[in-house]
Amino acid sequence: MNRTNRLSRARFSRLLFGSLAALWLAACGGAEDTGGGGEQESIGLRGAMVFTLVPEAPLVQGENDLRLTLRDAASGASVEGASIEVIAIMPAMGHEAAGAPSIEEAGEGAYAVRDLALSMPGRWDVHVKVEHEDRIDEVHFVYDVL
Ligand SMILES: [Cu+2]
Repeated sequence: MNRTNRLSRARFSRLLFGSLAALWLAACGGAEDTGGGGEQESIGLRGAMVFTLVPEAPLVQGENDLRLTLRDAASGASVEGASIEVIAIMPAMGHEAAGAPSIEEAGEGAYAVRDLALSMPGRWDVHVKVEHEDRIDEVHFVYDVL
């Protein structure tokens, strides 16, 4: 009886360790995906457009430049002449980045986002809202800033 208990406890420990390891790996993978340097792409919350956001360099505390590309989710066509708002929020602390970045159209659905001022290191949500003709769509990407 005692021996059986010990065995099942050992099995339980292994299971628990396995789950923790899986969680840790998942968290690690997530951190890689949201690293400050990589390209991120997602369809908008309203399904109208596909957003691609590429930092010019890994994001840092201070001012950052990024390139946003917009495509129509149905046709794949470039979304040109859109009005765009980019806001960075630090969810853990409930504050926004100071000041709005400048946004300039660069042709073929690309837009240069300049001087996105991230005031401190940590996790930031970069929210992108787009209005184009009679459609609006939005997305947010998560970045870990060193
Ligand atoms: Cu903060």
